[in-house]
Amino acid sequence: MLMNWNVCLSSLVAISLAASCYAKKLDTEVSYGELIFFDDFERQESQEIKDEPGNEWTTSSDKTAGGRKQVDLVDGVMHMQTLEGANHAVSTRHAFEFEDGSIGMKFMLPNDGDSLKLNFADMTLKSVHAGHLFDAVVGLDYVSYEDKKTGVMDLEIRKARREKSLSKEQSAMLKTKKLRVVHSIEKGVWHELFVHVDRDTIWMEIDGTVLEQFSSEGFAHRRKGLLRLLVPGHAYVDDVRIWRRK
Ligand SMILES: [Ca+2]
Ligand SMILES: [Ca+2]
Repeated sequence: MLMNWNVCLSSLVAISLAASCYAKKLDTEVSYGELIFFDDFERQESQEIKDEPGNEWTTSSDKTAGGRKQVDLVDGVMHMQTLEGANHAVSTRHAFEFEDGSIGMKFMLPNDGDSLKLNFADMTLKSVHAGHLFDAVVGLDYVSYEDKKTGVMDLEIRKARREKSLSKEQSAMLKTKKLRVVHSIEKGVWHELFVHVDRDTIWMEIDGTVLEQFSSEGFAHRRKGLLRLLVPGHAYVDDVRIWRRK
């Protein structure tokens, strides 16, 4: 259930001091439940050689880019980019926990072909590869959703795909696990994104436009425990917020 923003700031224990400045902006917005995480990235690294996003974010750069800096705090904004030669899109992660909830952020895609993937994971779930539950992706001319828990990251399905032994039924089933929606946004400008998950349904809102929703059983997984932001090109984010409804 979506509620109006009426939470007293003093009750929001997990929020940084900067939240008091931010509350003014939030007055005009709706709330999507209990605000359990907030980051405005108004801080600086102690150095500019390696990733140091702070506030308990971690990154994949040590493993995927030889420790080179791919995540940079610049003027109160988190810049993410995958460097030439990296073996995987840079992953910037933060723990949280909800069953139903919303994730909001401001984002900018500076170049043609850029995209930002919100990967929801549960690292305690052993039936899937690397905790993968599902993805919500925003590009410059589309958004997409994919249930990976009961799709490509299910260990049996993943094995069959790697061995090219998927049955016709499995291939047909996998096609039902994802949806791509045409939606264009301007590159190089800030946009407001919300990803909402309630029971087995996910949907996005971009700049106030509510986009087509998608339902699949994997979205209903009870413990969403880790957010991974995956950026194959470049993406900037600010004001990341996470609300829990259940
Ligand atoms: Ca910096
Ligand atoms: Ca900021």
